Amino acid sequence: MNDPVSREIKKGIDLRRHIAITQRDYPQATGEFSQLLGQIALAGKIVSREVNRAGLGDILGKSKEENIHGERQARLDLYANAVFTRALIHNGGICIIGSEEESDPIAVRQPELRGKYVITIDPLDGSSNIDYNASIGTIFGIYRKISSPGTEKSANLADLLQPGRDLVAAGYIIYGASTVMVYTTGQHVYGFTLDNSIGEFLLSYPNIKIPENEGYLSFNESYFSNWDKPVQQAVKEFRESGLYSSRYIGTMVADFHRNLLAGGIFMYPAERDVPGKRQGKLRLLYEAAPVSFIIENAGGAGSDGFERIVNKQPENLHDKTPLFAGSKKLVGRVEELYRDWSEDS
Ligand code: P6P
Repeated sequence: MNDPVSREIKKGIDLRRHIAITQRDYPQATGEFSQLLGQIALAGKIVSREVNRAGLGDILGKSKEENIHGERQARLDLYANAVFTRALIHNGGICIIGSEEESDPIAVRQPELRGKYVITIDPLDGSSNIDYNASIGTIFGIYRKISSPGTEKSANLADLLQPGRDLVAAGYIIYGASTVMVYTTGQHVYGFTLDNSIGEFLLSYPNIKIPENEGYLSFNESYFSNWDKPVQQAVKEFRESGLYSSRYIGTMVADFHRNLLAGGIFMYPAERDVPGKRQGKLRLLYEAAPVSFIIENAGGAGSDGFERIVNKQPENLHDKTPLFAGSKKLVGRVEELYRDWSEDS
């Protein structure tokens, strides 16, 4: 069997060794991808250290800057953005970055630093939770450059506006009770836990698959009256099934991680009559698409209620989308209710 999971992949091996084993399945691999993933892990360790000290340093609280969405950027947001962009541009084998914290793409200008990969990133998802010591996280997606072959020419926006189905890899890092990095290259979903005593991410979840008939309903109840009728109906059915409990902390990547491991569904639906939330609040490119790519590879589904998130073509860097991510059964029911609703209306 050429499947890396069936190979000698044991809990406790470090990320570097894991990448080396799984990259054996890609004879054309040049090591650039491994280098890129290693840089993401390094930046994650640095951010993890600051998150763990946030209460002690002067990092807490809001900066004076605002991001493109008019949100006051938490100082840790800006710090995480700087750490990841610096680590990636200087040694990550990439040609362009699309970041939630940057209104425009950052293209790598120096030809000698340019690599063939494109990265989308939410450097620190869940900022609103920073000051309350709740889990926060980094979300990333990795594509190939498509605008022109090789690295001679600089990349451009077109390289970033790719649908999630073309992701080479996607993952996230959660800074919580422990720091956990989850990623997939399109076959299996792997989870690594940071062992601070040696500064290494060690394999803790060799093959994540989402459970089908158990888990949590995860959404912000306070918006229920703003949701479309199909979503309200789905929530009622899921609650009455008696199969699910409810959890929501307001950091998508942490809520999503719980559903990925325990089952259920995470929702951030559209609120059609609320300016700024007519397409929900979450961003397609660097939040919904990476987590949908992950959950599909874990046997689940990611949808906007009408189509797979990974099939959505981004028009702009900061497009928003409704997101339903969870077991195929629950996401499928939301889509079914939307189909019936569209036919009736
Ligand atoms: P609300 C965090 O700010 C975030 O972008 C996501 O991580 C999270 O799922 C959502 O916003 C929470 O939004 O409206 O429930 O506070």
